[in-house]
Amino acid sequence: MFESVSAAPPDAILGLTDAYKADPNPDKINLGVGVYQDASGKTPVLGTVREAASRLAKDLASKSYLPITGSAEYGEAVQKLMFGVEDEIVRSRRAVTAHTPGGTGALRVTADFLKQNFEDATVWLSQPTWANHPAVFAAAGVPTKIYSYFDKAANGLAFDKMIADLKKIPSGDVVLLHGCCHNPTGIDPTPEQWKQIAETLRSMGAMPLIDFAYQGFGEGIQEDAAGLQAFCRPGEELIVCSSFSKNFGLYRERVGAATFVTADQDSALRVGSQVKRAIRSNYSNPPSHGAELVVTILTDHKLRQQWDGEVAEMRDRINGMRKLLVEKLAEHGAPGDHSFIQQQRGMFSFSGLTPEQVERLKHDYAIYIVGSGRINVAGITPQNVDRLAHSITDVLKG
Ligand code: PLP
Ligand code: TYF
Repeated sequence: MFESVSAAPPDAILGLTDAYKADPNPDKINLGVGVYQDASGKTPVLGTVREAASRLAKDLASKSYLPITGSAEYGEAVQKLMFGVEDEIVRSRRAVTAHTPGGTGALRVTADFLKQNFEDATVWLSQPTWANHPAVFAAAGVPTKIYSYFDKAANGLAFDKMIADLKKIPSGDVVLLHGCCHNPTGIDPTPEQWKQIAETLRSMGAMPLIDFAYQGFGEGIQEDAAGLQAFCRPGEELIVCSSFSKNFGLYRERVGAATFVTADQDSALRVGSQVKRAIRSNYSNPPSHGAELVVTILTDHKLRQQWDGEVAEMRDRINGMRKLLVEKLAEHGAPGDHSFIQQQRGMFSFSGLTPEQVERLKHDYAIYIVGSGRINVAGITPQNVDRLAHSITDVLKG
């Protein structure tokens, strides 16, 4: 049977990592896949994660199955982290959180839930968005459409066009928004714009779905939840898909969450039962280790504070590299104004490099960037920034 199977195309981002690994050039630079790297180019295990792991190794009571939606403590810790400890949503128990394998798992559970309960709903995605978004919804049989987001000429948010597009969305459809640190553009709405987006969705009767994969990488752990909190009003509904891959450095542990905020506790119980149904026929129940690490850190005052510092260190390093790259490009006489790189937030910068320029950087300079021109700023180090700026300048000059 297998002779009839044709080869699938490689993942555009993960495939780039393979090409990078195979490159013998000792000066090669990987700015592709969105993984944090420190100043020495390593993706570290956080100190808080090491400490939590050693505590778990001593105290863990059982490896029996978790409940279908994971542990209650995890759900509560996740809700407090994004809504605030004393928030009405947390206290009223009108939200259900399912611990999922990563943010991707959260998106897939949400997609299956939507398909099973809202057959006619379309999910609206920003143009551009994370390449896996359309794929995840398509795999679940959920149709997607796009709304305007990026203004290429201004290298900013196409806010008026975005609002105009959102105003055309039929009631009952779902609008996916990046909670902070938009992937791939690095461009987020301002607090005032978030309010207007929330107002617009409210007036259209559309369901907000917040993809929250970079909490802490923008302005701060609390600050980055402000966009999502614009949708939190008594009785109002929203869905949040969280990922802890980046902010806890737990990539391969696959730790994320799907949170359904409903109108009241009764609705939460019914929605929760449908979420369980979606999970049962998929992976049955979640992998526990990563979530136990997250709960241990978030519920211990000292570890929680230490984690704040570790996230700040990652954020500050990335922003430092943004500044340095802008300075180095100016130093090398790169044509154009590159100050926008410093305005962008999160792991990525939408550099404006064309697919041809990206290809030349790979072929002639061993610098690996995603075809869209998206740069993983966390791949820049004080050691490689000069060669990077020099190479980009060469390519921009043609
Ligand atoms: N959503 C966005 C916007 C992402 O960039 C990513 C990728 O890291 C994810 C979701 C999925 O993250 P995870 O690795 O936790 O599945
Ligand atoms: O956008 C990125 O680079 C990250 C990492 O299938 C990633 O989100 C990329 C591709 C993929 C899973 C994660």
